[in-house]
Amino acid sequence: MKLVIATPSPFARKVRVALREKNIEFNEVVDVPWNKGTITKNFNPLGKIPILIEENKEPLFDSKVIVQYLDHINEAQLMYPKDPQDNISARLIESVADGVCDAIVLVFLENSRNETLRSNDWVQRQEKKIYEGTKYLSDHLGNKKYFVGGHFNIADVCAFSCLEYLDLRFIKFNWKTKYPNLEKYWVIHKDRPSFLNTKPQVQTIEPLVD
Ligand SMILES: N[C@@H](CCC(=O)N[C@@H](CS)C(=O)NCC(=O)O)C(=O)O
Repeated sequence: MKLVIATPSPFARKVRVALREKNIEFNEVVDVPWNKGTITKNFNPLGKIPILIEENKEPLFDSKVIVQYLDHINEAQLMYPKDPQDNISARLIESVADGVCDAIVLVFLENSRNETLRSNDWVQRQEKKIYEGTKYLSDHLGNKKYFVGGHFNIADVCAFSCLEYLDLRFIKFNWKTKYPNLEKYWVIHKDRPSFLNTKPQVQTIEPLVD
């Protein structure tokens, strides 16, 4: 099994963490989906990582689809809780954390454009999603150790990945000071091996042409 990833990507990280938690053997193939030489377009019409490739099987893309598939083939350390209420609650946290990451990507890309082409309104619109989404995560965590159901699951994978992605790409937002409960949560989980071994790393992205 191969997983095509980009090293900063919080979406790829969800799958990288799930594979490690489930002790599934796999190889990581590092790509830069924004660059001309990317291989993603050969497997995903949307040109996005992560992509899971298995011999004689259709490539799978989108982190949600891949992690659900991993739960099907290996029930160890289920990522999506079986309990219906917990399942929905975990998916809501996933949607918000992923949405914050989407907005961080859009702000990062907009700020990479030629200064004369940037839209402040667009950046502000995305930043609002980042701030409101992080508040939602803080409100829904409260003083708990895990987001949903009293155990580690996809909600923690996404929320934790989102927080460290903020540190990588949106450093002006000091979420640790604004939300002490999120900082406490981060301290509790930061040394979990699946997180430690997947810390986001920057990649060199070719300049956008317009
Ligand atoms: N909803 C997708 C989002 C994946 C995504 O946005 N990946 C980014 C990297 S962080 C990407 O490959 N972008 C390349 C592009 O949009 O051209 C998922 O959860 O897998």
